[in-house]
Amino acid sequence: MRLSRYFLPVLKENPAEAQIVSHRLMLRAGMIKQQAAGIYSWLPLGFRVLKRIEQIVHEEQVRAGHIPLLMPTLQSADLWRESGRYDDYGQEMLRIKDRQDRDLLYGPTNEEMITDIFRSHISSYKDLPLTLYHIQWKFRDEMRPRFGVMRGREFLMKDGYNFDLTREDALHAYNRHLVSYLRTYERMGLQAIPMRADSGPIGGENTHEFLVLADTGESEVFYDSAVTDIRLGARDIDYDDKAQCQAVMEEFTARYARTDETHDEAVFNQIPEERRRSARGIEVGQIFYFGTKYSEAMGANVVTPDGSRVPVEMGSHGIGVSRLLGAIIEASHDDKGIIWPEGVTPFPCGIVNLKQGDAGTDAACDSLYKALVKAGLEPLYDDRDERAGAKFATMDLIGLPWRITVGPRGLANGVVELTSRRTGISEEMTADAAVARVAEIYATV
Ligand code: 5CA
Repeated sequence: MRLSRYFLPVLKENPAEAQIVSHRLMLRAGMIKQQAAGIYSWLPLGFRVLKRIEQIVHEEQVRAGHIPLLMPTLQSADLWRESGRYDDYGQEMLRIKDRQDRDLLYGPTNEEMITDIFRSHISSYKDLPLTLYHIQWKFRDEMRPRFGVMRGREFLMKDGYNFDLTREDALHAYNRHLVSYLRTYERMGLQAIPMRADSGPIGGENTHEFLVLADTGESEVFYDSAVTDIRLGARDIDYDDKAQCQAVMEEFTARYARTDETHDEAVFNQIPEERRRSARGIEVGQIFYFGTKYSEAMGANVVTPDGSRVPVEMGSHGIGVSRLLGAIIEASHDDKGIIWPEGVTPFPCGIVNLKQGDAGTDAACDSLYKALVKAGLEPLYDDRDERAGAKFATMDLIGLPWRITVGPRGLANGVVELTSRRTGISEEMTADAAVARVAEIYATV
C-alpha cells in the first residue's frame, strides 16, 4: 500500500476526549472514529488490525477443534423469555420493535440462540461433543461507555459454546478453551492471566477471566507474582488429551490470582509477602461452565447410551476481540506511539523514502516494495512528498514493528537501513538482505 493513496487520517493534536493512552493513540493513528457514545467506525488501519486479531482467534479456535458459524446480531425476545433472561438482563439490553410490533433485541451474548440451534438439530449423545463459536458484533447499553474500544456499547466478541454429555466432558471443554485462549493471547504478544472471577449474568459455578495487567485496566486484581512467570510457549498441545489440558489448566490456575469479586484476604495473606501483588487489569476474555442452566430451561436434551434423556451440559467462552486492540496498545507503546507486536501489526513493515522524486531512491523503493510483496509481506510505503522527520513521526505513531529507510547516501553505498520500532536500533544492509531479514522474522510469527 502506498501511503499517498491510502486513507490514514492521523491527528497531530491529542484528542481531548481520550483519557487513556490506547484510546488516544487509536484516534491519533486514524484507526477509529466515534459515531455515538461507545460506537465506532473502524477506519482502514484499525480495520486491518481488527481483522488480524480475528484471524488469530479463528485459527486457534479451529486448532482446538471448535467449529465456526455465524448467528445474527438481532434476536427474538421470545428466546430470552424462555431462559428468563429477557427480564433479568435489565437496561444493558437494547430492545427493539419491528413493524409488526414484535419484540427484538440486539444480542449482548448468544447462549439462548445457540441452545435453540442445538435443540432443533441434535438429540443424541452420538453427536457430542460439539463446540460452536462465532465472531459477531454485540451490543450492551453500558452505563458508562469509555476508553474507546475498551468499553464500547457495540463491540466485537468471539463467543463459543460447548455441548457435552457429561460434566467431565464439559470440564474438558472448559480446560480446552483455557489452553486455546492462552495460545491466542500469546500469539498477539500479550500475557493474559486466568483469574478466578464471578459469573455475573451468564451464571455458572466455574469461571475464569483473562486479565492483561495494565494500570489503566478497569478490574482490580490480586495475585501471586509467580503467575507472571509461566508461558505456554510453543509446547505441543493435543486438545483431545483430557489429562494434558487439565494439567495445563492446573499449572496456570494453581497459584492465587483473583479479581476483586472473588478476592479472599485470608487466603491471599498465605502467599509469602514479597510475592503478593494487587494491581489493575484489562479483561480480554472469560470462560464459563454452567452445566444445564440453559439446556434445562430451554429443553435441549440428548438421549444417553442407556436410552434416557438428559439436558445437555454446556459452557460459554468469550474473547473481547475489539477490546484487544486497546489492551495490546496499553501493553505495547511508548511516547512516540504504538508498537505493534508482529502477530497483529496492520502492515509487516514500512518503507520510508527520504528523497521522494529522486529517480534513484524512487526506483529503489519501488523494487523493494515489489520484493516485499513477493515475499508475502505487504509494506506500507510512505511515498508522500514530506520531510523525513514527518515520515518517521507517522511511522512511529502507527507502530509498524519494522521500517526500511531508503536514502540517496545509503544507496550510493548499496545499503538501506532496517529499524526496529521496539528497540530503535538500525542496521545497514543491502535491500535484498533487509527483505530476507523481515521475511525471516515473520516466518516464525
Ligand atoms: N457469553 C459469555 C461468553 S461467550 C460472555 O458474554 N462473556 S463476557 O460477558 O465475559 O464477555 C466476553 C468478553 O467480551 C469479555 O471478557 C470482554 O473482553 C469483552 N467485552 C465485554 N463487554 C465489553 C464491552 N462493553 N466493550 C468491549 N468488550 C467487551
